Amino acid sequence: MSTKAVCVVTGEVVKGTLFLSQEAQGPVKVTGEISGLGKGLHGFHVHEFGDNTNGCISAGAHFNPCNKQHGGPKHAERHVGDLGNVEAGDDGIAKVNIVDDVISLKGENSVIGRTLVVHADPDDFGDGGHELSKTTGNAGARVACGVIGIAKM
Ligand SMILES: [Cu+2]
Ligand SMILES: [Zn+2]
Repeated sequence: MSTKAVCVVTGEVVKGTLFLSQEAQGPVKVTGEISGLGKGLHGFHVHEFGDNTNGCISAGAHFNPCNKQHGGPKHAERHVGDLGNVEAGDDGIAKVNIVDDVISLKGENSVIGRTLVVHADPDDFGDGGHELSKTTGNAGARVACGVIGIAKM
């Protein structure tokens, strides 16, 4: 059985719609499009809370139920929410096509009810040598976010 979720991210200029799907306990596919971005890489994470009461800041830190350090999506040491970067072209549009083995739409690593955040800057996957690299990838401001919700089958 496949499980589906959807997330509309919004910011002042950045907007997008992401679709998440998962077959049984398999990897989660994240697809969709985000517009209004600067050309290049932008950090893309699931943050802990589905709370946007004070904008994207209320979403808290990266979703990290296993108490690990920040990393890239293919690193052994990563937050569950570390989905890496999305890349926008000259037109400011990022086409998202991520397959991730760590996030889930069910169980302990479920991201349903949490927040997807798009950042102003690239995520350095913990390797940038900045004081924030090991916690946030030094990805800068939160330019758009939205809560991940259950979608129609
Ligand atoms: Cu983030
Ligand atoms: Zn992280």
